[in-house]
Amino acid sequence: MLAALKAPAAAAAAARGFFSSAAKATAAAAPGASSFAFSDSTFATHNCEDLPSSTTATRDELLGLYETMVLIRRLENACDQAYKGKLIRGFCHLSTGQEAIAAGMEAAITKNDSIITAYRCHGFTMTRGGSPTEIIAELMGRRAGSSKGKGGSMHLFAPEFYGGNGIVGAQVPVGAGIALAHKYRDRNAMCFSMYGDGAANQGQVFEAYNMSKLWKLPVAFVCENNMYGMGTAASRAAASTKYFTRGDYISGARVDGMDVLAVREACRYAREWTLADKGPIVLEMVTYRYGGHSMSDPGTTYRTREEVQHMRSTSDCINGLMDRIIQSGLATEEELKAIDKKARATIDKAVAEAKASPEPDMSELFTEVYAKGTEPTYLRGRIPSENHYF
Ligand SMILES: Cc1ncc(C[n+]2csc(CCOP(=O)(O)OP(=O)(O)O)c2C)c(N)n1
Ligand SMILES: [Mg+2]
Repeated sequence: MLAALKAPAAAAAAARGFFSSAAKATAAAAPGASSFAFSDSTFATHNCEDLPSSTTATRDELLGLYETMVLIRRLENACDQAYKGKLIRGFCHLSTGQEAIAAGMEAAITKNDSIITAYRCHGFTMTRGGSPTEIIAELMGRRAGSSKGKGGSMHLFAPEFYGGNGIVGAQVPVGAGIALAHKYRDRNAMCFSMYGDGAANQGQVFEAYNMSKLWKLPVAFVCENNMYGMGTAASRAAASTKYFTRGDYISGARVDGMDVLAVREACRYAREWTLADKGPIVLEMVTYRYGGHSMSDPGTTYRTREEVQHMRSTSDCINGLMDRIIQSGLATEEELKAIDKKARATIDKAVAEAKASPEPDMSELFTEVYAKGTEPTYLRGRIPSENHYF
């Protein structure tokens, strides 16, 4: 994947019933697992020992990862269609191409660990336990949505998933704060604080690095390097695109973010690192988004169609895992097709349920702005007659 990129590129779900039990997080390889080798370019490290050159996985684990990635891709495709059909309005950022990161991360952690990310958040909401109906309904502005239809695409939440954040970089120090809470409360849990290659240039990222190192916080800073910040190639915006080294005094690793097993391995490594009280770590997941930055960006003015096509055909995370599963003889193409079919049915059902959900009532306009008991006297409306008194 990394070699392919260099060529043309500019530079408690199971419990809630829509994943099979195979998709649940597994901390260590179970008996009966097969071995899978990584290539020399899968990982690179900065001030830490090498990551493993291979990993093991059972058939159930592999099918679980496959199912998760296929579900995310179907979900994103459904959002794309619903947006084009004007059922979804406003901002909407899809993660098509980047599914291995949400799937691999979830397989490496427990439900007590936390994740916070930016606006490209639909997949993470689902892997953390948000249902496809809650996600699609939120995007459609319906009551069944995870924020009761009042937030939209960038404001999705799930247990130990802190959004869904629209201000570039702002979630990174919040992630350090979540890690501080874990440490303070002695929870034996850590936080993945995620951001993009564009956000990596923000000052607050370095402030979060500094405090986390000083206070030895259990936080993994994860840069999803999808090569572009909106329409700007990473190399035009960053003096160093070696994002895994940019923590300087914080160790780091670059990871092939299109290889779901590599992502799982790196996230396990980061989790163990932070929980061993070694302080923070930086992971750079090298990935690619197939679509535009958001629904209003065709995504082909600052990169060529050939580049996108090349990435799809050489590095796709779902095809990569499919090849591994079939070549290892752990499942047949027909079995994988059956998973695709089931995922399609799950998402189709979610779209129908979201469409059937009503819009929130006007009386909901001023609820859930403040925690109960902390409200000010009133909330200002556009004009005084619209003020809301608590
Ligand atoms: C503080 C701030 N500045 C600018 C924007 C507009 N903006 C939204 S996304 C984005 C690019 C971020 O790129 P990256 O961090 O690489 O994330 P990606 O979209 O590639 O996932 C910008 C500049 C914003 N939302 N917030
Ligand atoms: Mg980016």
